[in-house]
Amino acid sequence: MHPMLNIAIRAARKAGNHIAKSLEKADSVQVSTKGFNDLVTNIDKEAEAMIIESIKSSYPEHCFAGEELGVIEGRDKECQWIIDPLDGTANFVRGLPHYAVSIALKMRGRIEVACVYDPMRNELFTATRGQGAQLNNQRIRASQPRDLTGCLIGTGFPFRAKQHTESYMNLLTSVFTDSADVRRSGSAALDLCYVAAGRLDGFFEFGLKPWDIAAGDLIAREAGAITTDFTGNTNYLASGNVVCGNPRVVKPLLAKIREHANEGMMK
Ligand code: 2AM
Ligand code: CA
Repeated sequence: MHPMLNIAIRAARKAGNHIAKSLEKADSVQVSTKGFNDLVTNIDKEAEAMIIESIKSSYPEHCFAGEELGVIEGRDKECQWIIDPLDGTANFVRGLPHYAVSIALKMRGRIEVACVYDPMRNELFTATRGQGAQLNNQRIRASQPRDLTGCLIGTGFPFRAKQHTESYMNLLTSVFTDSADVRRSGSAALDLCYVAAGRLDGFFEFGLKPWDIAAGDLIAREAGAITTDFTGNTNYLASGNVVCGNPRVVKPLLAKIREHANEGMMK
């Protein structure tokens, strides 16, 4: 196993255990609002600090970009860890047990290793570039449907940009009509891993952040899926607009996005 993946897994498990432990004492979780419809808890921040401390003990010169603590520059500019300590915070604060720790390492502009850990189910999704993807050490592969018919598609609503609700709902209507059904889980990192494991056939969402996507994207691609932005290109980490799945699923999803998404959603 890639030594850096080992380091990522150790950090993700520590953070996941901290998150799981917090459930035993309800008053150990303090919720605050950091933006419109955007929650954070002390557990998010503590978990991120634990991840950074854990990785730094092996790689003190690396850089970090995390959801809660921002960018931490290190001397080694070629290595940056992209961290979401708790993807699915809105689920977590309600006791809805669907969230995960997401850690990816970007080296010279490319994601090299990734892990997403679901502490509620003890599911660890991992990938190293060029070496496939695993769930709890077992190789996983994305589904290979012929077209959208019969597909289960994951998505996320534009909770932060409700001005796009109408366009988004038109897109959703079209996807729902031509697929088997749609899921909205509240954790983009897990949605991408579920595409990797064949639990979902495809996924699309717009307005995501790099830390929601970075790890799950590598895991999905190493499982044989493709990821694009809304224009069919690969600028999704920057734009936050993601379509993922088998090319035979991504293609019709992109056609629907072209038809229904407004300009604001494409940016
Ligand atoms: P987060 O928990 O790390 O913020 C899915 O829509 C993505 O949006 C999730 O990965 C989640 O990441 C983020 N998100 C933020 N606020 C949300 C909300 N109110 N409802 C659903 N998802 C939210
Ligand atoms: Ca988060």
